[in-house]
Amino acid sequence: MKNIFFSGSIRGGRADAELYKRIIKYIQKEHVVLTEHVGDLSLSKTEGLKDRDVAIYEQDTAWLRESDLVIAECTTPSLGVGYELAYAEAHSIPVHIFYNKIRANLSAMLTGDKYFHIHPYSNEEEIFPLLDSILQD
Ligand code: 6K6
Repeated sequence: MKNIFFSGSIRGGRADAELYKRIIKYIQKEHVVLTEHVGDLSLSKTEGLKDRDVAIYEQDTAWLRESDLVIAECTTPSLGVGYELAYAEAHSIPVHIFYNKIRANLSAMLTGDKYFHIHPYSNEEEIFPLLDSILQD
């Protein structure tokens, strides 16, 4: 059983929140998702209070350091997700990035970084067998 940090857009926009929730549920069948709230459909993307944001930053970076693997869904661009991916690389945590190649063009700062494992897909169903092989290693 692995500790998975799932990364997905919050203030970058919640258009894919239902997809995040389905991915999180799938991973949770056999592993722990430290960031289940990313798939919480009631989570607002409204600006928070500064003190609360400090707590979010401290908690999320602590979870990143504890995680075995980062899985990110990057179709909706997010500054926070980009930060988390670079933070994971700096801490030598493996990173797998999914994005819908029909709907999005991924940043060259991700596609150009050989550290990242990048998985473009055209249909959501392609994600789950890829997750199986990533998580069984
Ligand atoms: C409530 C209202 C606004 O924000 C909240 C609660 N926010 C967060 N709680 C926990 N993790 C967060 C929150 N906001 C961002 N993150 C982290 O950044 C998550 O781990 C996401 O993967 C990532 C999303 O970044 P943005 O820039 O899209 O928000």
